[in-house]
Amino acid sequence: MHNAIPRLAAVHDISGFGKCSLTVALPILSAMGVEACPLPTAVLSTHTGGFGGYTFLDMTDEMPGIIDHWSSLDIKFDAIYSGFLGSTRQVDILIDFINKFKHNELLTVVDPVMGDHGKLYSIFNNEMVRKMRELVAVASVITPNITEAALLLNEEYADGAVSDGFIGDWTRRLSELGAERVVITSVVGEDNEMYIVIYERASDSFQKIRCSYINGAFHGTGDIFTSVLSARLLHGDSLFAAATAADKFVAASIAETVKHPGIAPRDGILFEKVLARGR
Ligand code: PXL
Repeated sequence: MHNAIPRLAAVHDISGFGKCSLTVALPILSAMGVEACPLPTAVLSTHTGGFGGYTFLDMTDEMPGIIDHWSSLDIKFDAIYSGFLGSTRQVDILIDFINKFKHNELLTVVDPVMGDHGKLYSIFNNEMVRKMRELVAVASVITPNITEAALLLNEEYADGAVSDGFIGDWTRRLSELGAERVVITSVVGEDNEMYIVIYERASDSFQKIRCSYINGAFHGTGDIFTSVLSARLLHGDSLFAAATAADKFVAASIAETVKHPGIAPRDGILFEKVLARGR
C-alpha cells in the first residue's frame, strides 16, 4: 500500500525478562522486513508465567494519547497486531484504534492472550474473556491456543485428543465471532500428535498442520508464532504458508533451546539463534 515496507502496530506488553510479547515481536518483525511500531499495554519486570513478585505498570491511560498523536501525524498502518492486554478497558481503546485506522487492506491480527493448559493466566478473570470476544469480532485473523479457543466459545477445555470434526466445528464457530481466518494452536489430534489448525471462512476450508516442535511447554512460543505469521501474511503468504513458516521458526528455536538443559521453560526460547542465522 502506501508504505515502503509493511508497517504494523504491535499492541503488547513489554516484559523485561522472559522473552515474550514486544521483546520477541519487535526483533522478529524487523528481521522479517516489517516496520513494527510498539503500542505498549503494560510494562512488567518479567512475564506472569512462573515468576513471583513481578512489577506491573498498566499503560491503559497512556494509550489513547499515543493513538491520537499517530492519528494527527496521519500515519498509515498495514496491520494492527495485538496480544497481551493490561486491562479490559484496553479492548475499547483498541477497537477505537482499529476503527480510526481502518482501510480496505488493513490486516488485524488478534492473539487473544488469556491462558494456557486449560487455565486463565492468574491476572485475568471472566471479564477479560467477555471483552476479548468483543475484540475478536473486529479481527481479520485470530490465533487462540486451544485453551483460549475454549474460553472464547464458552466451552469446556478439551483436555487431550480431539477429532477433526470436533475442532473443525470450533474453528467455524470461532470465525462466526467475527474473524475471516482462524488459527488454533496446541491442538492434540487423535494420533496424539500436536497440530495447528487453520480455517478460512471465504472457502470454508479447514486444514491441519502437524507441528514440528518437540515441546510446547516453553514460554513465549505463542507470541513468536504469531509474530512470524503476521510478517508472512503481510508479505503476501497464504494462511497455510504463513502458519507453516511460523511453526518451522518455533520448532527451530526450540531445537536450539533444548541443546542447553539449563534453560528453564519460563526463560523463553533461543529464537535469537534462528534470527541470527546467515549473519
Ligand atoms: O506470552 C503471553 C504473555 C505475554 N505477556 C505477559 C504474559 C504472558 C503469558 O503469561 O504474562 C506479561
